[in-house]
Amino acid sequence: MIKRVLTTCPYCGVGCGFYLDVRDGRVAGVIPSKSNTVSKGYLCVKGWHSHEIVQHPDRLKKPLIKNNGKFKEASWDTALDYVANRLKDIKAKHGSDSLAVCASARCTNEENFLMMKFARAALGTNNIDHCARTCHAATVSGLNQSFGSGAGTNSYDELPFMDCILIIGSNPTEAHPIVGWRVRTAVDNGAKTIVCDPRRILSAESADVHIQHYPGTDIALINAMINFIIRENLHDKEFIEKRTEGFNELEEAVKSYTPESVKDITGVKPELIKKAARIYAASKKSCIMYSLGMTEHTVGTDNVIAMANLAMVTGHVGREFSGVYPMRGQNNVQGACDMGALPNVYSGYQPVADKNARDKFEKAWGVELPARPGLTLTDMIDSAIKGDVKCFYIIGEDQVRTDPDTHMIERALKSLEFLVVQEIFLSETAKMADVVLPGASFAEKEGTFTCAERRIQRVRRAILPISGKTDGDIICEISGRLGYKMEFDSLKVCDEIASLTPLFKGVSFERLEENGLQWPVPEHGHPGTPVVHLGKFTRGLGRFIPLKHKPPAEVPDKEYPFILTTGRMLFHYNTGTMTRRVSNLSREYPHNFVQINPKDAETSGVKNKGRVKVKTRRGELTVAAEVTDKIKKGVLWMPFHFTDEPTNVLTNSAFDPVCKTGEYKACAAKIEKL
Ligand SMILES: Nc1nc2c(c(=O)[nH]1)N[C@H]1C(S)=C(S)[C@@H](COP(=O)(O)OP(=O)(O)OC[C@H]3O[C@@H](n4cnc5c(=O)[nH]c(N)nc54)[C@H](O)[C@@H]3O)O[C@H]1N2
Ligand SMILES: Nc1nc2c(c(=O)[nH]1)N[C@H]1C(S)=C(S)[C@@H](COP(=O)(O)OP(=O)(O)OC[C@H]3O[C@@H](n4cnc5c(=O)[nH]c(N)nc54)[C@H](O)[C@@H]3O)O[C@H]1N2
Ligand code: SF4
Ligand SMILES: [Mo]
Repeated sequence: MIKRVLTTCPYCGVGCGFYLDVRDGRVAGVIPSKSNTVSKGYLCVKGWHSHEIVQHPDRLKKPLIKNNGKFKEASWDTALDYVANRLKDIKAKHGSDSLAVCASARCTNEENFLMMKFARAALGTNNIDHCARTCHAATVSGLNQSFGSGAGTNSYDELPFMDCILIIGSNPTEAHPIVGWRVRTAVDNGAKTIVCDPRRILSAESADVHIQHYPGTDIALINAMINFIIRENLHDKEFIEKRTEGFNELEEAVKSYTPESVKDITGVKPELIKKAARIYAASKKSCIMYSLGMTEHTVGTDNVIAMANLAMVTGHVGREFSGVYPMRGQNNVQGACDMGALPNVYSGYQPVADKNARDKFEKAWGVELPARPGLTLTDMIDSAIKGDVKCFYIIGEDQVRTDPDTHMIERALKSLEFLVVQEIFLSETAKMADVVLPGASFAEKEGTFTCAERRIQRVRRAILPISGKTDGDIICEISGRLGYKMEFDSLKVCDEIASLTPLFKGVSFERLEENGLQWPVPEHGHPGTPVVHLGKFTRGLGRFIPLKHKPPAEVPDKEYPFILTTGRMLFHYNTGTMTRRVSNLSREYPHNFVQINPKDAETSGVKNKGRVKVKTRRGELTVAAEVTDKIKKGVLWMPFHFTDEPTNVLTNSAFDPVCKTGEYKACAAKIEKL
């Protein structure tokens, strides 16, 4: 029996569509969907191979319970009873807030909605968060302050028709390839591109300007661009007058940031900054595309606000063919945020502290709900070490490999009384658990994912869950054992979300069939919203917020003379739990490495492909060197996809005070030839 099941890619936030080719109950291949509006018949190498992890022999099939340090397989009933009893005990002994849930940006919207309902209604705590904390939390906190809504403003389909795309701290050809392809189409159509990145990434090769600044100097850079734009009278006075507030304060604040004066901070020639500013401001259809090079900093929120300032000064937002594109990372990280898998909001960003919102959810769910916002992931780690949080329930996230400063994370997880991990593979985090519950992959579920352009798309079941249960089933069964009944029927959950969330009021599975819908969908029959802030910002007037350059928490010194920054490559995905199990991906890049500039290599005596030790104040790691002029002198770059050579033993857990995202993109390091 052969069938084809139309679904959405389980990797990145682009949200490509394809068919899973199912033969005799096995997922045998992937066929791109030509009619999918996001991917239009194209896929990147990860999407093409995404079926290979589904029936991989390493998939977890049975629950595991640890006894004397060893895992033993258990029946579902035994494992679920055990987990529920432990949760009940800890709650009775230490209170609801001694429990914390980590939801999953890899799971569906419906599952994330149930996870936040489980935390709040069944466990009685707002301690719920997910990997957006390590990623684009600064986007939510930054854009919210400037525009009143923390999501991307425009749509992918506008990109090929832009006159100018400013790409800053984003590597679209590797991290969001099908959007990278749209950018390339824009270049072919004559668009000018500006790339601001310490590395000469592929997009920089065809750019009109490549600004190769030091990591962590983006505010100085953007302030200087704004300074020059105002000086050259290239700002949009009418837009500023009608649609914004606080311009005078901004103008005052950028006065001291001339392109000349930031040369020492950024390491960039003033002429390049001027050229970039002129192109971005003077082009009619200009947009900004950004990602983690901006957000993963102790000044992540301010970085995002700086970009919003730049967009508003030039009037390049709030209309078609303009805007800011935060390239959200995981397949459903936009959705996990939208569903309220966050400590301070319910679905649709309705604050838990707002009595009206709380009343509405209490009435619908029939329980009293906690009013005080819960802990962020960053604070959960700290509270675990202090002994305040006693139990983590982690779903589809591998903190041991992906949170900054691995040694500290291990310390936190070891301090817990009870750790449950719900996974599809035995990740490093799962290895530390007391109980491992086997979840289901994307190919085994019905539901929806929401991509970086706010488009909610269907995920469809190709085969039955290999472990017998989906992530949603497991949550509901534990909830029931705790005395709070929930049912996992994704269609009904979708309706519940719509009934409780104004942003999604008009969303139903039926309406998503064709090509999904871009939220807000405030009414039944509403066509969705490709461009937000049209005519008026969500908060009314767009708000200019003046900013000062602040250096990263750790800067180079005599002992640690390099700035280490980290990130991604095309063939691997985050921890590599999935891509490193796909032979066609793994064989291209089987090992970790560090990029170093030829001049630095020479002074350090490092040879291309030679073994080196990279050291920071937190740890050390031996890898191969890649000597390349693609990276700026004084900067080192490493990917973090290799479980057995884990980059995050090196990174700094210093975090942004507003959004609590760690500084993965800049810390002080040294390198030793071996
Ligand atoms: N192939 C692949 N695709 C992925 C992922 C993956 O692991 N593999 N992960 C997904 C996820 S979760 C996410 S969040 C996205 C992330 O997508 P991106 O943010 O695009 O990816 P990164 O490589 O982390 O960082 C982007 C760029 O920031 C630059 N950079 C570093 N420091 C700075 C700085 O201080 N300022 C500036 N301006 N630039 C800097 C880096 O050189 C890098 O080229 O990708 C998603 N897509
Ligand atoms: N050095 C450095 N570290 C970083 C970053 C960086 O730029 N540099 N970026 C950070 C960012 S942006 C992010 S988003 C994080 C990502 O961090 P993680 O979310 O920890 O990374 P993933 O590899 O996506 O891990 C998700 C886990 O979910 C499992 N999984 C996949 N699908 C499902 C499912 O349907 N159900 C269940 N139960 N499990 C599933 C996978 O097996 C995998 O182990 O990493 C962060 N870490
Ligand atoms: S670009 Fe992203 S969503 Fe599209 S196929 Fe590649 S990994 Fe999947
Ligand atoms: Mo991410």
